[in-house]
Amino acid sequence: MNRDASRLYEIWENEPAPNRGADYEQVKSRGYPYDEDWEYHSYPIGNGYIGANLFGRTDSERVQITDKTLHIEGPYPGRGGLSNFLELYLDFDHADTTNYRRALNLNTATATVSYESIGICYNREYFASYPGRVVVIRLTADTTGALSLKVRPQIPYVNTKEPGDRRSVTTVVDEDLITLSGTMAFFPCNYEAQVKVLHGGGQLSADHESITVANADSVTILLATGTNYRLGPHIFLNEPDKKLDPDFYPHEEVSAIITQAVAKGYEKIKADHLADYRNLFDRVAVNLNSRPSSLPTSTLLAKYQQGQRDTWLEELMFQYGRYLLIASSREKSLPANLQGTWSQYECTPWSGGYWHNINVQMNYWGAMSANLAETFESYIAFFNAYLPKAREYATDIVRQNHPDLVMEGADNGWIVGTGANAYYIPASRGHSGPGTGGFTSKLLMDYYLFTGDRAFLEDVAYPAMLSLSRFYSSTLVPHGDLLLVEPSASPEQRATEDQLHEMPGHMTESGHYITVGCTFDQGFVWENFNDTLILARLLGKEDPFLKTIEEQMAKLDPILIGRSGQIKEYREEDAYSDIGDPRHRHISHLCPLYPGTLINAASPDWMAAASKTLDLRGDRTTGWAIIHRMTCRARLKEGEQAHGLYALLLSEKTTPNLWTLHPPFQVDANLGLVAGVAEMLLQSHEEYIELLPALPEAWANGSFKGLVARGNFVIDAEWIDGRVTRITVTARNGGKCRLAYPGIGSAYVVHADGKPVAFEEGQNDRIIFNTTKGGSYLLLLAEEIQMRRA
Ligand code: FUC
Repeated sequence: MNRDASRLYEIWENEPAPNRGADYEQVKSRGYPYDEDWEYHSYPIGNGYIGANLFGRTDSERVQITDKTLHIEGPYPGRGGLSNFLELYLDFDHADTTNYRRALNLNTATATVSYESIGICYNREYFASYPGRVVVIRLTADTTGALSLKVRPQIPYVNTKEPGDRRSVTTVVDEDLITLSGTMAFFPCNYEAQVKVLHGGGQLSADHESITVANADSVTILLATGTNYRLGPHIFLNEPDKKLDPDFYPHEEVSAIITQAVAKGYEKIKADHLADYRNLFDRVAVNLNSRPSSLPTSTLLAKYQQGQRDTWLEELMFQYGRYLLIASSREKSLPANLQGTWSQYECTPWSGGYWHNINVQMNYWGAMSANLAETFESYIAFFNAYLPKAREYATDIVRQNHPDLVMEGADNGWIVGTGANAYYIPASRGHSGPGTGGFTSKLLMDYYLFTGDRAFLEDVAYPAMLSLSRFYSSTLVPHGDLLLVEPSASPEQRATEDQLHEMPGHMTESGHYITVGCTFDQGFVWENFNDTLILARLLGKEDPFLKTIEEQMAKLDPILIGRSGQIKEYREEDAYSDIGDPRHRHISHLCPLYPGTLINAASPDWMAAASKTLDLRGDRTTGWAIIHRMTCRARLKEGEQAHGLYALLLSEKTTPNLWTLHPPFQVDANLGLVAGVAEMLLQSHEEYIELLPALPEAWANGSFKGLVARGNFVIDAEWIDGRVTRITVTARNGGKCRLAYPGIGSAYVVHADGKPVAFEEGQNDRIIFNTTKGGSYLLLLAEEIQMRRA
């Protein structure tokens, strides 16, 4: 048994990534095979603000840079969309290379490249520092004076024809510094990138767009970006041409980042980067019955896809999800978007946006349980910034549909629709109902429940949830004894003409089915009402409106079981798939199971119906949709099925750089699988902290450290042959700890100071004991006690 679960996680290959689209003109429109080079093979690093994709090439290295704030008009007129910021080429022209290796080390968030060419051994290191806001590339060789290369940054897509997608560019080379600046026509967005080339030994020379290094011993390249984007309510409230200050140029800010980095020096920047990153990454260790593999990642993946399901890959993928979340979502940066923070495209698929009918929420599902709650701070800031616009939408909707209920000058709630991005949020209309609001507020609820952050509860979570409850409360429509959401839409589900004949709903021009009271909407209204009431009780609030929503809750009737034994997606459906695509990727009617909590072990009939629904829907679908099924199977405590879905994602929707595909690449499945794995190992939504609720046979022996349960209990556990032997609970906030596990009643519980701890034994293999803030408790289960005796 490996008690020290700190392991080296690397993604690596023994050849460079292909770059058939080195000429970016070839990759500017989406389409394989050129996209494959970037999407399947390049390695991502990031510091929340900037993402960089590395190819590790020895002829001309390509470092592709994305900054989340740089947008063109994009695929949806008037709204904005993420665009590639910069291509940095490092021309080495090294031929006849041997002993080549490129790796992305997840323990240090550092990428490396090493090889030999004509008897000289070359090394490179790349990392993106969050504290320094800078991308660092360090080149060394084992022979003095051996480093010669041309540093050649380029702004991509300057020749585009679309007026809203144009960008201007000026390149200035001043000794060791290249400055590229310009304006994106649409908002207009002023941008600047600086590339600083520091050399030990040798000489520099420059032309009008590049710097050539000759015969250096070492080279350090520093790269920083900036734009005139400033997150705040004005971004969402204002018209496109009033969102940004056209007179603000990020020159001073970018210069300051570079000046500070130069002053700090490579060693110190790296030390700060490691301290910052490891503080987050090292909190969680897992051992999923695996032994580290020595195979290159593409080989490991190929073998897995051929049926050799090495659990090392499953473990690596979980830690990679945590890595990608840290790299793409940090406080003061924008939240992780649909591609995290990585896009080589002129026009990023789905605008590189924040899609609120599952994708952006999925990005953060694993943040809390995988001990990275801080990464959600960027979404909280984004939420606070868009809230005033979301309030306008809510007031408009109430005014249009329920003029008698609109409260002029008062709070009519808020609502956010599906296709948001860094510059824009939509109202809820069309193919996804207003459940998108509750889908979002569930994250706020969970952030509070996991962290216990009282100030967040008082200042953000409770006001936001109360306000969303106001919107829902005034827009529910009486139908007999019930209160139903109207109009209502189960995200992106479509109806055929034949189905429509029989059904009361109607079809939009795009073929989406619009109706009354679908499970997605009713479910999220229920969840938000319920969560609002829980928080109100915690805060001791007394507001007559709370009584109103309590009464309304009783009339929601959100969960219905149909003739096929399924959870109905629509009230009007009888047998499964009376309406809609029976294999649809969205399983929105199972949101009350995950991330919601309405369907839980207290209602076995609903659990059985949810399981049946998943059987009927089938597993084979797009990346993120596999992961939603996985989290649902975990909640149903169906470990084998949850694991099967994980294996399916790895087998069919995972690329050699371990990115996941919709296709194209979307980061949601990469990040969502963190929640999927965590949810198989630890759950806490049913009042008790449950150990190994959905453990598959493949993980029969293993351990984890540092997963978090609601109440801010940090849990470590070890198990042998599927049976937990020991558990450690660290109570970050103190309070009553409730644990559930078969046989836990006979556990021996001891405080870190060695004193035995008394506990109450509840029913069904549950125990409760008091903890103190910061206290740590060890529980030895019968198997461990026996082993010790033997
Ligand atoms: C949702 C999904 C799509 C896609 C898009 C970005 O609308 O239904 O499949 O992932 O988001």
